Amino acid sequence: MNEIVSYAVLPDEAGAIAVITIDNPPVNAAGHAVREGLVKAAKAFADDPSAKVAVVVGAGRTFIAGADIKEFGKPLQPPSLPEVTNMLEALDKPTVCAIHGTALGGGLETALCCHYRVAVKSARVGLPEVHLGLLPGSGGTQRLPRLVGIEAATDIITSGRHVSAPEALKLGIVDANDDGDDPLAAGIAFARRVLAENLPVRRTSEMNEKIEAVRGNTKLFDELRAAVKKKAKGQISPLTCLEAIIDSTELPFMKGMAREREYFMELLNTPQREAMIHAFFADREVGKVPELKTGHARPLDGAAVIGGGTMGAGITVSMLFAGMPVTMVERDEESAQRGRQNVERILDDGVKRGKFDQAHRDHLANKLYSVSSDIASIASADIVIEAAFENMDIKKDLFRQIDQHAKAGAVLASNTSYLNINEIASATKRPQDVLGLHFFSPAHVMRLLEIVVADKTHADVAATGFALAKKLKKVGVRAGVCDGFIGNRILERYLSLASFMVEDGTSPYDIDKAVLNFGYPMGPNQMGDLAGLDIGMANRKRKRAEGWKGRYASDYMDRIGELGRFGQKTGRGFYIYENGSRIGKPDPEVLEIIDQVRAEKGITPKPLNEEEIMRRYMAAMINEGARVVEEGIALRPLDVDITMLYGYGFPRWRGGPLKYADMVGLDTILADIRSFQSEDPEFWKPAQLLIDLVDRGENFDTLNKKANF
Ligand code: 3H9
Repeated sequence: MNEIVSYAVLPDEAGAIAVITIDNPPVNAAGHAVREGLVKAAKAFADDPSAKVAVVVGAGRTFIAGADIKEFGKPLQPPSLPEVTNMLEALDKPTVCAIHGTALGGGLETALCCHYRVAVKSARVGLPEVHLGLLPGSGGTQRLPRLVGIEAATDIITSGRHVSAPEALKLGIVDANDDGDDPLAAGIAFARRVLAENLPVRRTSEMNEKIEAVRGNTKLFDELRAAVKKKAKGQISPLTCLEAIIDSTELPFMKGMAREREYFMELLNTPQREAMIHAFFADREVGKVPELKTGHARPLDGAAVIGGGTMGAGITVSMLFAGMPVTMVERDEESAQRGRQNVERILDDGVKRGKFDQAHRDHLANKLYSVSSDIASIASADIVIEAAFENMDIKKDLFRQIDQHAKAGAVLASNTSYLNINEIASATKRPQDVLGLHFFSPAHVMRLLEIVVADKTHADVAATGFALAKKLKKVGVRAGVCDGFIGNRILERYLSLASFMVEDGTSPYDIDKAVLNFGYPMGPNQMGDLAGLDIGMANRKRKRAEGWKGRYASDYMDRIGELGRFGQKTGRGFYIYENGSRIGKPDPEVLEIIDQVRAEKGITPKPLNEEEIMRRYMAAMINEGARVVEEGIALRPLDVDITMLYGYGFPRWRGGPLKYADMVGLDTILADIRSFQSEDPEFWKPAQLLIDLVDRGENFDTLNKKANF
């Protein structure tokens, strides 16, 4: 053994029960030392004549949470996990795996190699490798189908979802649930049963009944292939996982294992794997910010939300879901009741979709939530979130009032999506308590929360923003003050670019198609139709009134909007939505309007092909992302990536725009930007950071690694 995996024998039952404990904090990842330790412990058990059954258990908060992800991409130090787990399964004395916390990936694969499994009720199991661009590479694709059948295995493996202990019991992944919270006690109790009932060694790899039942069922395989392909949206690994699962029905076990290994090594070498593992670690790094080193989060026991429109209602519901009491304040009784209706509509929808029951809905709506038309009702709130109309004067006026009524030490937040938080804070006598909390619509669904730290925001207040994100199960990203913060600022750039491309000759439908094929859930014009074209129109009007310089290529959009075509909500925008359908059909009249504008401006259309569209689209996003980092608006490149992944539909399997840039090569991106300069020198001015990184032979990841917060 080693310090990380220990072997011991219980004094009771004349040493018949052995315990193998994995102790590799924080999550018992099956790195090299764990693998080596497991081999030694298994040998010790095999050689111990008194030990009749072994319990395999994790120390600390969890069973094994998977292979050590940090080892991927580095040379393998033997023994490999498949070798270790096969060896465990081959033991000729029974083993019992006791699961608590999470048994994920290689963790569940280890459990599947034990002959029996017991899970405490709060435990979860799963094979989430697909989220890392991989497949379960230690027998998961061969053993799980043998236990639960190929349909359930396909669901679990290609979704990567966590399966609760009760569901795992129902599916047959575990043999028992234990009501307690001590996995060792649960494992020992099961081991005693093994002794008492003389339960035999039982190897998952030898259970062939379920896979034999579907052998050669090509109809079923093709149906599964079609369903997985539809959900994968350009990601390779779910499809590879499925092929490995199908192979389990065709190949003898060890041949299936060899095939799984080949698939695993293939996926390990894909850019998608690199991108998704970047996203995994970025998810964890993004919460590390300077303010958390010195700041202490303030209490978050009760909240007030100012404004009951779409955003106010969504924010309210997300806090109700987290069990926070919320008082919603509107300017008069009628608006307050409208706000209540907006909240209740979301809650009713939750009941309809089966997310929670009527009693829970009533508890949230009547016990935790109240409305008021008197701003003095914010007096007891720990945090006040203003979600009123996007107008500086209105917001400043509101913050003056909030300042008068909020209790000392309350955190005062604005949900503005682009306005200057310093200016908003200046309307109060306590700018140190003010920050931006930019939620994304629908706020009870979208996971991104931009936490905008203004010049005078106190570290405790920023820390409270991050604590709120955690409480609401959102991903908090620290942003500095600028027009649009991280996300909307970058969005504005590539939406402008999309409008230039249209004006210069490319069809908006071709742009949407290219963006969709890249892996986005929808293209920019489809997104405009969903959000409402009137919003963009109002924004452009504001910017022009503020003296916006630079190219204006949105006349065709203004004309579409002026016809009252605001998108999905009016049944027509860029697309036609017939009979309330959410899938639009291209509209020939839109193309006519665009042609007309081009003709008026004397533009000879030069349509771009898909590759040319995407090179520009990505270059615009990356260039602005680089500026956002250069100016310190985003702490690190990975903060940009996380923002675009969680708030703007950037495909996770591409890692985020700046990871994508690293993988394409910053010199290539910079060369692209320079080559586009002849089209619009101002728009395509390369970010200085990009130039510097290329000069230094560095990339965005160099900056991520250097950052130490
Ligand atoms: C696999 O198993 C492949 C096999 O099929 C085949 C092999 C041949 N490795 O998330 P947290 C770190 S692929 C290394 O904040 P939580 C994490 O970075 C793997 N490190 O805690 C963080 O570090 P830091 C399949 C890992 O309580 C710290 O642990 N398994 C790993 O919110 C705490 O993590 C997965 O994909 C790892 N496997 O959530 C599961 N896991 O403190 C991945 C975590 O320095 N893990 N770390 O920032 C998870 O989903 C969550 O971590 C878990 C705990 C749910 C377990």
